[in-house]
Amino acid sequence: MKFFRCSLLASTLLAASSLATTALAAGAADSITVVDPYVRQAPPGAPATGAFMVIRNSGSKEIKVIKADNPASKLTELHTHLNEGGMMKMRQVANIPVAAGGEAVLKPGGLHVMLIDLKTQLKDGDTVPITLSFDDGSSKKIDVPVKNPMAGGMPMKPDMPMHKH
Ligand SMILES: [Cu+2]
Repeated sequence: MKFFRCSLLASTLLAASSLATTALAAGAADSITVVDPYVRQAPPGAPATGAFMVIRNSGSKEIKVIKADNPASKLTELHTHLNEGGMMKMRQVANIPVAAGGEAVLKPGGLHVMLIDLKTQLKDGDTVPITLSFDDGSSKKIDVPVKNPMAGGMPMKPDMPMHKH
């Protein structure tokens, strides 16, 4: 019966250690890193603007962003741009998948978080807290700076013709 007791102990230890692993892995949000996020400053009076960022997944499973929220606009949607017959149009998407060990790039002309019905005018230097929710129920809040696309910080194209008078 000595062997039985040993294996019982071993399986108890195994159960305890897998429990500890589960407790440590609080959710997909732990595998997510958000790089270089910014909200594009909208022109005065514009009702909506976009947030852009790179979302990295260091985990071994695909993670889907299923929702975004922020307090600065009434609605927050996940969007992409599609070329429909030569016209660039925005479409809401159900989720943004981030591959295991990969990244999703949210950039102008592509995927973005859409801030619709802005409650206040967002200006350069403001910060918008955006919460991303993932398909396992976890979420991550990031502080996103507002940037003016016309001001410094956005690289000018080197071949852009200088304005001459
Ligand atoms: Cu949009």
